Amino acid sequence: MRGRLIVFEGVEGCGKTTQLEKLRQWFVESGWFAKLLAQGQLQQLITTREPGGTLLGLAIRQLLMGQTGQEPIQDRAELLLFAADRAQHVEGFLRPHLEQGAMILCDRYTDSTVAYQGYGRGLNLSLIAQLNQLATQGLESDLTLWLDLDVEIGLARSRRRGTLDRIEQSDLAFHQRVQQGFATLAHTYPNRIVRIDASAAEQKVADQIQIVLQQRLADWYRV
Ligand code: Z5A
Repeated sequence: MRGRLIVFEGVEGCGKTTQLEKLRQWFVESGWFAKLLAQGQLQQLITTREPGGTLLGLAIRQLLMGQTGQEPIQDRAELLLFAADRAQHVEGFLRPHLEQGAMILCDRYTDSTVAYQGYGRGLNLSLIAQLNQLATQGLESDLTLWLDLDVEIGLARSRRRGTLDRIEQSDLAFHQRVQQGFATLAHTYPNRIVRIDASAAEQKVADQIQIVLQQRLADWYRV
């Protein structure tokens, strides 16, 4: 038996964390989880994130999100830190849980590296593809929900919530390139990546996601 990996992606403040939790609740409250559990099709429902889904990943996350004083983190060092976080997460957490039949909801994965380090920082896209392959050993998401939101609206939401972290403080042009990266990825992988209009109210966004999930669950489990 193999579980399923569902990933949430998008620019800052697009609502990934909010929607991931809403989907987890819906999956339980709608009865889907109990049904698939009873049929032996799923064993567990778990949530995680990148960076920071493991103990090593949490230490890497602190390095990546914080300020390093007078010494800025260089772009290639940043890329390698995200790759190290992912390698640890895939081998030590995602793959073992998937093999045991877990449904995993994950906040960010490989597309973030393409969008942020590739489109945002301008690092070589084929090098990033190789690093993603090295870190994941070919483990792709079963479904990626791209929460599409205007960059300025997302940054305003993040600002309202509190101070911006190191990457959030990058200039607007950087965030717009990241957004372009997500749009290009969604266009390139239309089956794996589903666009969700994240500009609507929270419950309306959740409704769109639930419709997509109902369809995918029916396809995956033939129920
Ligand atoms: N990064 C990278 O560069 N390369 C990589 O490979 C990976 C990551 C994996 C950390 O990610 C950083 O790492 C991130 C990308 C980079 N860059 N930055 N900065 P993160 O996911 O931990 O952090 P984030 O992207 O900044 O996420 P976030 O700020 O936590 O935002 P979010 O999860 O998308 O949104 P939220 O927390 O659910 O909502 C934000 C606020 O908006 C909050 O106050 C909500 O109540 C509000 N909200 C949510 N939905 C709505 C709606 N529909 N309407 C109005 N307000 C809403």
